[in-house]
Amino acid sequence: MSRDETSKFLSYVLRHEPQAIGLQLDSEGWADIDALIEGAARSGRALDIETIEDVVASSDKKRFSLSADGCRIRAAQGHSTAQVQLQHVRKQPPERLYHGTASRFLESIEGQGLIAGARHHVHLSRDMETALQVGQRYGSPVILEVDALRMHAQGFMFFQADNGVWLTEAVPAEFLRRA
Ligand code: HQG
Repeated sequence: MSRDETSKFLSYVLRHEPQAIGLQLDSEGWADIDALIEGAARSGRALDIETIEDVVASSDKKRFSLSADGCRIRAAQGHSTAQVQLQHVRKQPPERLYHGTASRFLESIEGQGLIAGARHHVHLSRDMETALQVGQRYGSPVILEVDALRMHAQGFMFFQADNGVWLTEAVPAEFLRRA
Protein backbone atom coordinates (compact mmCIF):
# COMPACT_ATOMS: atom_id res chain seq x y z
CA MET A 1 0.00 0.00 0.00
CA SER A 2 1.17 3.55 -0.74
CA ARG A 3 1.50 6.05 2.10
CA ASP A 4 -1.86 7.57 1.15
CA GLU A 5 -3.62 4.20 0.98
CA THR A 6 -2.10 3.23 4.31
CA SER A 7 -3.32 6.47 5.90
CA LYS A 8 -6.87 5.85 4.61
CA PHE A 9 -6.74 2.23 5.77
CA LEU A 10 -5.57 3.31 9.24
CA SER A 11 -8.34 5.93 9.45
CA TYR A 12 -10.87 3.27 8.50
CA VAL A 13 -9.84 0.64 11.05
CA LEU A 14 -8.76 2.98 13.89
CA ARG A 15 -11.80 5.28 13.67
CA HIS A 16 -14.65 3.35 12.16
CA GLU A 17 -14.44 -0.40 11.54
CA PRO A 18 -11.75 -2.16 13.61
CA GLN A 19 -13.84 -5.34 13.44
CA ALA A 20 -13.32 -5.42 9.66
CA ILE A 21 -9.86 -6.86 10.37
CA GLY A 22 -10.65 -8.44 13.76
CA LEU A 23 -8.89 -5.65 15.64
CA GLN A 24 -9.71 -4.65 19.21
CA LEU A 25 -9.40 -1.01 20.29
CA ASP A 26 -9.50 0.00 23.94
CA SER A 27 -11.84 2.75 25.13
CA GLU A 28 -9.10 5.35 24.57
CA GLY A 29 -8.77 4.20 20.97
CA TRP A 30 -5.44 2.36 21.25
CA ALA A 31 -4.65 -0.65 19.08
CA ASP A 32 -1.73 -2.99 19.50
CA ILE A 33 0.51 -2.46 16.46
CA ASP A 34 1.41 -6.17 16.10
CA ALA A 35 -2.32 -7.03 16.14
CA LEU A 36 -2.96 -4.29 13.56
CA ILE A 37 -0.25 -5.69 11.25
CA GLU A 38 -1.60 -9.25 11.70
CA GLY A 39 -5.19 -8.13 11.08
CA ALA A 40 -4.14 -6.25 7.95
CA ALA A 41 -2.25 -9.32 6.69
CA ARG A 42 -5.31 -11.51 7.27
CA SER A 43 -7.34 -9.14 5.11
CA GLY A 44 -4.71 -9.24 2.38
CA ARG A 45 -2.89 -5.99 3.11
CA ALA A 46 0.84 -5.95 3.64
CA LEU A 47 1.67 -3.46 6.37
CA ASP A 48 4.89 -3.07 8.32
CA ILE A 49 6.04 -0.97 11.23
CA GLU A 50 8.24 1.27 9.05
CA THR A 51 5.28 2.23 6.83
CA ILE A 52 3.11 2.87 9.89
CA GLU A 53 5.76 5.09 11.49
CA ASP A 54 6.23 6.91 8.19
CA VAL A 55 2.48 7.62 7.92
CA VAL A 56 2.26 8.78 11.54
CA ALA A 57 5.21 11.15 11.06
CA SER A 58 4.09 12.54 7.70
CA SER A 59 0.35 12.96 8.35
CA ASP A 60 -0.43 16.62 7.59
CA LYS A 61 -3.10 16.70 10.27
CA LYS A 62 -1.24 14.50 12.79
CA ARG A 63 -4.12 12.06 12.50
CA PHE A 64 -2.41 9.27 14.44
CA SER A 65 -0.42 9.03 17.67
CA LEU A 66 1.97 6.33 18.87
CA SER A 67 2.12 5.35 22.54
CA ALA A 68 5.26 6.31 24.46
CA ASP A 69 6.58 2.72 24.22
CA GLY A 70 5.88 2.65 20.47
CA CYS A 71 3.77 -0.53 20.75
CA ARG A 72 0.33 1.02 20.22
CA ILE A 73 -1.34 3.43 17.81
CA ARG A 74 -4.57 5.42 17.83
CA ALA A 75 -6.43 7.99 15.76
CA ALA A 76 -6.41 11.40 17.47
CA GLN A 77 -10.06 12.14 16.65
CA GLY A 78 -12.85 11.42 14.22
CA HIS A 79 -14.08 8.12 15.69
CA SER A 80 -17.45 6.57 14.99
CA THR A 81 -16.87 3.09 16.45
CA ALA A 82 -18.64 2.23 19.72
CA GLN A 83 -15.44 0.46 20.90
CA VAL A 84 -13.96 3.88 21.65
CA GLN A 85 -15.02 6.55 24.13
CA LEU A 86 -11.95 8.75 24.03
CA GLN A 87 -11.72 11.11 27.01
CA HIS A 88 -10.46 14.20 25.21
CA VAL A 89 -8.91 17.05 27.17
CA ARG A 90 -11.61 19.51 28.21
CA LYS A 91 -10.65 23.12 27.49
CA GLN A 92 -11.96 26.62 27.25
CA PRO A 93 -12.20 27.41 23.54
CA PRO A 94 -11.10 30.63 21.85
CA GLU A 95 -13.81 33.19 21.16
CA ARG A 96 -14.52 31.83 17.70
CA LEU A 97 -14.05 28.47 16.03
CA TYR A 98 -14.85 27.47 12.46
CA HIS A 99 -16.62 24.59 10.78
CA GLY A 100 -16.39 23.85 7.07
CA THR A 101 -19.39 22.30 5.41
CA ALA A 102 -21.03 22.08 1.99
CA SER A 103 -23.67 24.56 0.82
CA ARG A 104 -26.23 21.78 0.29
CA PHE A 105 -26.20 21.04 4.06
CA LEU A 106 -26.93 24.65 5.08
CA GLU A 107 -30.69 24.48 5.18
CA SER A 108 -30.62 21.47 7.46
CA ILE A 109 -27.91 23.04 9.65
CA GLU A 110 -29.94 26.24 9.98
CA GLY A 111 -32.81 24.09 11.24
CA GLN A 112 -31.08 21.76 13.66
CA GLY A 113 -27.60 23.21 14.17
CA LEU A 114 -24.43 21.16 13.72
CA ILE A 115 -24.77 17.53 14.74
CA ALA A 116 -22.05 14.92 15.01
CA GLY A 117 -23.72 12.46 12.65
CA ALA A 118 -21.86 9.16 12.61
CA ARG A 119 -18.86 10.55 14.49
CA HIS A 120 -18.72 11.10 18.23
CA HIS A 121 -18.28 14.89 17.97
CA VAL A 122 -18.70 17.91 15.76
CA HIS A 123 -15.25 18.91 14.44
CA LEU A 124 -14.16 22.54 14.61
CA SER A 125 -10.95 24.35 13.75
CA ARG A 126 -9.23 27.46 14.93
CA ASP A 127 -8.54 28.71 11.44
CA MET A 128 -10.78 29.31 8.46
CA GLU A 129 -8.33 27.72 6.03
CA THR A 130 -8.70 24.29 7.63
CA ALA A 131 -12.47 24.71 7.70
CA LEU A 132 -12.43 25.51 3.98
CA GLN A 133 -10.47 22.33 3.22
CA VAL A 134 -12.84 20.23 5.32
CA GLY A 135 -15.91 21.76 3.64
CA GLN A 136 -14.50 21.16 0.16
CA ARG A 137 -14.65 17.40 0.68
CA TYR A 138 -18.44 17.40 0.32
CA GLY A 139 -19.06 19.98 -2.41
CA SER A 140 -19.24 23.75 -2.70
CA PRO A 141 -17.68 24.80 0.64
CA VAL A 142 -19.16 27.18 3.20
CA ILE A 143 -17.42 28.31 6.38
CA LEU A 144 -19.48 28.69 9.52
CA GLU A 145 -18.30 30.72 12.48
CA VAL A 146 -19.10 29.29 15.90
CA ASP A 147 -19.56 31.54 18.95
CA ALA A 148 -17.49 29.09 20.94
CA LEU A 149 -16.69 31.14 24.02
CA ARG A 150 -20.32 32.17 24.45
CA MET A 151 -21.35 28.52 24.18
CA HIS A 152 -18.72 27.60 26.76
CA ALA A 153 -19.98 30.32 29.10
CA GLN A 154 -23.43 28.75 28.84
CA GLY A 155 -22.11 25.34 29.90
CA PHE A 156 -21.38 23.59 26.59
CA MET A 157 -18.24 21.47 26.85
CA PHE A 158 -15.33 21.77 24.43
CA PHE A 159 -12.43 19.39 24.01
CA GLN A 160 -9.18 19.46 22.11
CA ALA A 161 -7.76 16.32 20.50
CA ASP A 162 -4.04 15.45 20.52
CA ASN A 163 -3.72 17.02 17.08
CA GLY A 164 -5.36 20.34 17.96
CA VAL A 165 -8.79 19.67 16.42
CA TRP A 166 -11.59 21.18 18.56
CA LEU A 167 -14.56 18.99 19.42
CA THR A 168 -17.98 19.53 20.91
CA GLU A 169 -21.12 17.45 21.06
CA ALA A 170 -23.34 19.68 18.94
CA VAL A 171 -23.70 23.36 18.02
CA PRO A 172 -27.20 24.86 18.22
CA ALA A 173 -28.03 27.11 15.27
CA GLU A 174 -28.14 30.25 17.43
CA PHE A 175 -24.34 30.05 17.87
CA LEU A 176 -23.67 29.81 14.12
CA ARG A 177 -23.24 32.40 11.41
CA ARG A 178 -21.65 32.38 7.98
CA ALA A 179 -18.05 33.56 8.12
C1 HQG B 1 -22.49 18.08 8.14
C2 HQG B 1 -11.62 15.17 8.46
C3 HQG B 1 -26.82 18.43 7.64
C4 HQG B 1 -21.13 18.61 8.51
C5 HQG B 1 -11.80 16.66 8.64
C6 HQG B 1 -20.24 17.73 7.62
C7 HQG B 1 -12.39 16.80 10.01
C8 HQG B 1 -24.84 18.47 8.80
C9 HQG B 1 -20.98 16.41 7.58
C10 HQG B 1 -13.04 15.47 10.28
C11 HQG B 1 -25.52 18.85 9.97
C12 HQG B 1 -20.35 15.37 8.46
C13 HQG B 1 -14.52 15.60 10.36
C14 HQG B 1 -26.92 18.99 9.91
C15 HQG B 1 -23.42 18.72 10.42
N1 HQG B 1 -27.52 18.78 8.73
N2 HQG B 1 -25.47 18.26 7.64
N3 HQG B 1 -27.64 19.34 10.98
N4 HQG B 1 -24.62 18.99 10.97
N5 HQG B 1 -23.54 18.41 9.11
O1 HQG B 1 -16.93 13.91 7.72
O2 HQG B 1 -16.61 17.82 10.19
O3 HQG B 1 -9.05 14.25 6.98
O4 HQG B 1 -18.46 13.36 9.67
O5 HQG B 1 -21.01 19.96 8.22
O6 HQG B 1 -10.59 17.33 8.52
O7 HQG B 1 -16.74 17.20 7.72
O8 HQG B 1 -10.51 12.48 7.96
O9 HQG B 1 -17.42 15.59 9.57
O10 HQG B 1 -20.14 18.26 6.33
O11 HQG B 1 -11.48 17.09 11.01
O12 HQG B 1 -8.52 13.34 9.23
O13 HQG B 1 -22.31 16.68 8.06
O14 HQG B 1 -12.68 14.62 9.19
O15 HQG B 1 -10.42 14.75 8.97
O16 HQG B 1 -19.15 14.97 7.87
O17 HQG B 1 -15.05 16.16 9.17
P1 HQG B 1 -17.95 14.36 8.69
P2 HQG B 1 -16.49 16.80 9.12
P3 HQG B 1 -9.56 13.65 8.23
